[in-house]
Amino acid sequence: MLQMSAKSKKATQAQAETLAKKVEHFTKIEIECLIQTFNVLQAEQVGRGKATHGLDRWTFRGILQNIFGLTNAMMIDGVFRSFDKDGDGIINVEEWIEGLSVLLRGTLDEKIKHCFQVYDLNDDKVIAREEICHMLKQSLLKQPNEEDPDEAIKDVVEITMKRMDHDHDGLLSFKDFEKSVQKENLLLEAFGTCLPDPTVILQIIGCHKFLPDVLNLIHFFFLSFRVLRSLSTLYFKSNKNKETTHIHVHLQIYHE
Ligand SMILES: [Ca+2]
Ligand SMILES: [Ca+2]
Repeated sequence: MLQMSAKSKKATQAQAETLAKKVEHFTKIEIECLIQTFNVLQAEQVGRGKATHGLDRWTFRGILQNIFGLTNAMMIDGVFRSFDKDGDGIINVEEWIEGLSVLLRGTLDEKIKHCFQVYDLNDDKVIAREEICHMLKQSLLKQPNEEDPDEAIKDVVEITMKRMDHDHDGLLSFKDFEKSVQKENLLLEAFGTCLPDPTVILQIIGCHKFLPDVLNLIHFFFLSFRVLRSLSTLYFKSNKNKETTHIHVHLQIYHE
């Protein structure tokens, strides 16, 4: 259990206050929770002798796989890129909060930006045919069928380009992608799952009652069964007082 000294509690509150001005989808209390989770994750990582100034790929991949149910390695790498705004190979606390804000509560525009970044594998600001091919191959490998996958992929790529390449230059620019998704929302994750699926998350927990908000799962993951049990008791006691109370409960447990 994470013990917080009065000093580190103050530091977290100050950090949360600064971040709350930048990130519009989380309250200050929620940001505090997420900073604490970040600190727990980082401490575990340091315990394994890894990076000390943020979350590395390995830690981050674990979160995406276990909490958000993402399975495709290429998509997971893409989500890492989308979070790692300064491209230093580490997710710092600010990148963590901003990234989760898009993943959990992002607007369509924010999600379009996120998905485009994930799908732009070589980060040259356009999605090329080869990139689409590569991504679709990864998805198809997981669901092999009897037809020739290469032929099927080629067909899909051509159909996709016809549908999404609005300026007909043979590449999907951000504008092409944005326009296509705005017209047809299902195209948001056209080349692979890179956003959390709420139903997968529900399966992980196996109990809808525990889920007032997806972000709480991150806490569940790191709590022992004993704590989970006391957490659920506390939650049911405070169930009538909406989400904020629930998050307070998490904080109380962290501080115990
Ligand atoms: Ca970074
Ligand atoms: Ca590209």
